[in-house]
Amino acid sequence: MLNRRNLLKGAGAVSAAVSATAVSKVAMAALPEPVLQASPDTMAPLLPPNGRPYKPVVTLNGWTLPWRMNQGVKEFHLVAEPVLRELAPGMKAHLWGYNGQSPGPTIEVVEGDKVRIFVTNKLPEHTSVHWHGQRLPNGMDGVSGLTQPSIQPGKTFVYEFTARRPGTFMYHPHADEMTQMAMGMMGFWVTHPKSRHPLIDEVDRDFCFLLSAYDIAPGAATPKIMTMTDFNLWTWNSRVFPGIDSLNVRLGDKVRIRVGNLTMTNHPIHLHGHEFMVTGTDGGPVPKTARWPEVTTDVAVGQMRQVEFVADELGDWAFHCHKSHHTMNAMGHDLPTMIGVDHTGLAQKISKLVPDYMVMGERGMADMGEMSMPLPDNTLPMMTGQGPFGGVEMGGMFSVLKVRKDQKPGDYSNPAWYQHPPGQVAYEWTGALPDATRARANSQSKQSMPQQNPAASSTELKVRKPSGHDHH
Ligand SMILES: [Cu+2]
Repeated sequence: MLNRRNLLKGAGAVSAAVSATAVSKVAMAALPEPVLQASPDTMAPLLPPNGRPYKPVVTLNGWTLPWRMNQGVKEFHLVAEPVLRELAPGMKAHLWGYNGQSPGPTIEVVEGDKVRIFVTNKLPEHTSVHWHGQRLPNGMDGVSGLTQPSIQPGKTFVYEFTARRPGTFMYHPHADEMTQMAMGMMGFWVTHPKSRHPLIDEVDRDFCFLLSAYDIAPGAATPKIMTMTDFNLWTWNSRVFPGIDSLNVRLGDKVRIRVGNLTMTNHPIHLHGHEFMVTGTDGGPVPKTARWPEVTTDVAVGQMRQVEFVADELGDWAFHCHKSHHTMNAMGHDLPTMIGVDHTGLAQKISKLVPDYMVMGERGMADMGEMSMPLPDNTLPMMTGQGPFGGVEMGGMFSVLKVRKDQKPGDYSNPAWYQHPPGQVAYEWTGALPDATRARANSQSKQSMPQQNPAASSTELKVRKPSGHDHH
């Protein structure tokens, strides 16, 4: 749902929802009315209403910013402001973002487009916008203090440049970055090629999202901004599993996924069931001779990767960050490993002293997914999500690539769980189990690089007495 808000009437004057492309005459006279987004759902791709045509991207749990053409210039209006972002059903966070959400809306243009972006600052402190990866005049680069004065609260600045290079980019503040990025200020930018490009293939589905991380204490709603390493909410577009929408494609679709990393650590992004090629970075398309197949690609801090593959295997394929702590939601990390420790009797004793006390992890942590331990308000379970076979035991940076034969072109709606053909699901063995046989050590084997002084029991010690004489 899109809301429009007339800036002249001041913050909070939300009018009824109208179409994204309707622009009032009043706004035409000055700057474009800001378009605000109230929903954290994945919005259908924004088909270009004017300007040159292109195949639009789908922003995972996000949306694309409408523009207006003004004498050959594409005009956008970004509003930097505090937002209330639902991280997943059951938890909302007080973040900073753009136009009603964090991350901000995706900006989509075509190579060669003249672009004018109005940035209104409704934050309590100054900001700026840096257009990560773009070729542009130095004074449009958005670095507070270095290339421009910062945008003070209540002020609007104008950025103007030509989108010279096609590819995958992002935008974020370059002013009090530690605070503003920890609070969720970022957005995606895609520049489509102006014509057929030898290194940029046409695809059937084009998804994009940014990686961000937050440190929000259980029961709280505002991120701690001083955190450097101990983040507890690992998000794709400020959403955590099971709040991250699935990527729904048709069997045989050529799929592109664009990912940018604005956290403070790297994320090995892993896809099940398919191999992909890294076809581009924020530096541009990768030459064909420099591509190789992968199933995991690491996205380092401040980097972007675009991967491509043909979705030719039916099913519900996990798609996630391979750092196991990044597929977990908020909970203290300072927990000892309790596997194998028998707490029988102990919990009852402690719970007399501490109501709601719960012993964690004596059979691994899997119990945590389904437990009904009382949680503080506005706190997500550490891992959750119900699949067709039970708890998925995931949180954070996790989603599902759903490949279906009957998904219509242009239909991004979420299909039901995959119906496996008979005999194609792992099953329980119910026959007898043979006794275990211990594998024999191979006494013939020799170390390829033996130790110089092996500390073996056969070591001989020679003792020489200091007073002794050597006689022959
Ligand atoms: Cu990760």
